[in-house]
Amino acid sequence: MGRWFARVPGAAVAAPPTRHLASKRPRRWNGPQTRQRSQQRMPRPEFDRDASPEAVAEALDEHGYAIVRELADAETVSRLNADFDPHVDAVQLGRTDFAGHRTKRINNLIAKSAACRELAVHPTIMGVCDRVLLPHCARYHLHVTLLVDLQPGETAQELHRDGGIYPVRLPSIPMTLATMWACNDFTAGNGGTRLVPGSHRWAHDRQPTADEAVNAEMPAGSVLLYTSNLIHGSGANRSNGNRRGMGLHYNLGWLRQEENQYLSIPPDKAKDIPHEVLKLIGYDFGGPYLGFVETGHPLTLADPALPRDMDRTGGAAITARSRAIKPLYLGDTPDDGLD
Ligand SMILES: O=C(O)CCC(=O)C(=O)O
Repeated sequence: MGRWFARVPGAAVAAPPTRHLASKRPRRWNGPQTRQRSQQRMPRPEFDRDASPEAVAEALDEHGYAIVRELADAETVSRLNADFDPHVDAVQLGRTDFAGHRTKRINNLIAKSAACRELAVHPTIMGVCDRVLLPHCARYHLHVTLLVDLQPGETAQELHRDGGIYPVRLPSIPMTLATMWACNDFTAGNGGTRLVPGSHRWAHDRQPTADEAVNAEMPAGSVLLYTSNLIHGSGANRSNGNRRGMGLHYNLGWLRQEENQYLSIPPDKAKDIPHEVLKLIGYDFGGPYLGFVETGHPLTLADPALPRDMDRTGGAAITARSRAIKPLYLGDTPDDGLD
């Protein structure tokens, strides 16, 4: 996958965030003392596990990212790791600079882990998706699932914006919302995700300087969230152990998903997966008419017991939500009086 930024000297500088979270001021995690000096000065949009989706969505809008600490309990993290260990053991190291030559990656995580299926529909995450993505689509999907296991000696990944996968000028409306779950502690030393606070408002071509990036540091079970507009990448792993993160990204239902999950989990392999999760991976409409099968709803292929209503619209709720979306200009904005 090719994601990169063209270097344009003197590109516009975006206004820095102006507001701090007053009512939900995040409390710091007193974690490793390896934080760089520039990080110690950053006001951090960090929350405890009882954070409201509203507060997290507000922090995403302001800072471009947010961390909810220990949203997954230790038992869930332990099941996740037990599910993924054999796959990580079996997979080869990456073959490209972007994937990382000292990184092990696995995908199709919904098929591999019941614990992953639970976290994919975690109410806090769904609540944030509702606030960040649903204003722009009738339904959002799971865009891609990826386990990123940085081995000792891995160097930092190229900084990028996930929105670069689409031919769209950035920043744009949020096209994706990434969640990166810490399967073990994320530190500045082991490759905790590097991110550039405030870069979700930067002009398309603006490049960060090295000291503008900070590492996400969070204990296992925590989740980092950011949208398609935020510049980020894996950090360098200078520790003696691995750094394992589970990425579950969501996207607008009218955009093509990065991972072809309904081919990875075809109907004959879908029967043990809850309907809610199947719909999220794409056994659903992405908007009226978007994604129908001959018998109507795509879920009828995974569960033949469902009624075949032959309805290709996705139903009244999808249609109503679709009508509520403000249409986007995809070309130059015409001077036609519409706002
Ligand atoms: O591993 C990480 O922390 C981020 C990975 C990432 O951004 C990517 O692979 O696109």
